[in-house]
Amino acid sequence: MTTTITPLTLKQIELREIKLDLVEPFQISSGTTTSRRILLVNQTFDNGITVWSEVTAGEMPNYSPETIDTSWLIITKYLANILLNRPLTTPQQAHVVLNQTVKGHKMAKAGLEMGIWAAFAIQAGVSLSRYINGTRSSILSGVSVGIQDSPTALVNRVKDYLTQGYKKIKIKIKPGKDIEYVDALSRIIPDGVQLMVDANNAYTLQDMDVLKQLDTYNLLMIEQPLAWDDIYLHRKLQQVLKTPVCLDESITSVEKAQEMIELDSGRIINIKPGRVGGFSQSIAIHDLAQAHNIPVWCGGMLESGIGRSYNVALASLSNFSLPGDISPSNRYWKQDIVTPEWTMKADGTIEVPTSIPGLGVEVNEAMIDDLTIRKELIQ
Ligand code: OSB
Ligand code: MG
Repeated sequence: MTTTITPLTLKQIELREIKLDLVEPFQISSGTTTSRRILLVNQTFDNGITVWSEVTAGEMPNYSPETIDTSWLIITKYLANILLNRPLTTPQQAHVVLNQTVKGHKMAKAGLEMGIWAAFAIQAGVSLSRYINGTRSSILSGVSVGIQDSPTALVNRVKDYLTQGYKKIKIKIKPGKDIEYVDALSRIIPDGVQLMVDANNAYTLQDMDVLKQLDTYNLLMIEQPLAWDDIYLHRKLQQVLKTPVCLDESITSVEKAQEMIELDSGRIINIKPGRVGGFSQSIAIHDLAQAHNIPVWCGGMLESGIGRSYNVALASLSNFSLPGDISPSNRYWKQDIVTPEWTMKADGTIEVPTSIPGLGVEVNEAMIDDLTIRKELIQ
């Protein structure tokens, strides 16, 4: 059987910077976010398809070297010219051409590449989840809780999340705000809910005493305890811990995932499509991990409802077997920029839209217009 492939040609890219306030501040070991500057992308193709997507870089380079300002520059100055007016027969091709001449800047690349995946899904008349062969009709939701002022404040915050139905609680930790917090929480976490920590590289091997203490709490995993670009030292840690180490920041490509797996530097991978350059690499990492019995889950970057729709579709792949940092809209925003907003059921799951072609939510363009503080059209 032969299938006809209709190429898609990108004709226009519009960038938007919007400002959206979080419902509560979010503190990680390297900084606090209270309001987000979000970079949105609107791409128009030759056959009239338009899609929204999101660059997941933050305002500050405290998670990765990229920021929304570096992304804006790289897209307008380099990436747009590579993609505009070039017929693409597969979305993977976008990944290939973007990498031929530009190194790094994966979040900027992903912002364009993921929109191209959605455009191909729309052209095929299927949801993004179906287009990438997602098998889950709903995904398990988790919540990532920022560093709080005291263990008591954390316990109170988490009690509220538990009543909402979250099945995974992840807390941010840093030296001095770790053992006491985990200890207090471990006493109130009910059966059926998993607890994990994320250090965002706040520790070194000198902190082995604390890391070994954390190892006694039966945590689901310890995420990125050591340096943000390290794989080698994480191996030394994983060899002495029974708790699985999960890598986030360090996994920037399928090759890095292979390095982690072969060195046994970690036993779980957090896949964030922005961090790895988009869906092509996310799917490749998912498949590689699956072949090695390494579970993966989908991380988050405090995305708007637009970025969230890509995370939901990605997390519908079969090896996303652990709850993601994919929380409903109301965990982040008073009002999200998509309709319907992302909601979580009482059992802690989010439904994967499968019947509408593309993202499965409508983008509230009037609201985006109101929130826009900068825009640029490239064609
Ligand atoms: O390390 O997973 C992280 C947010 C910003 C930067 C880094 C991280 C996070 C989160 C948020 O944990 C997860 C979410 O989007 O809910
Ligand atoms: Mg993380």
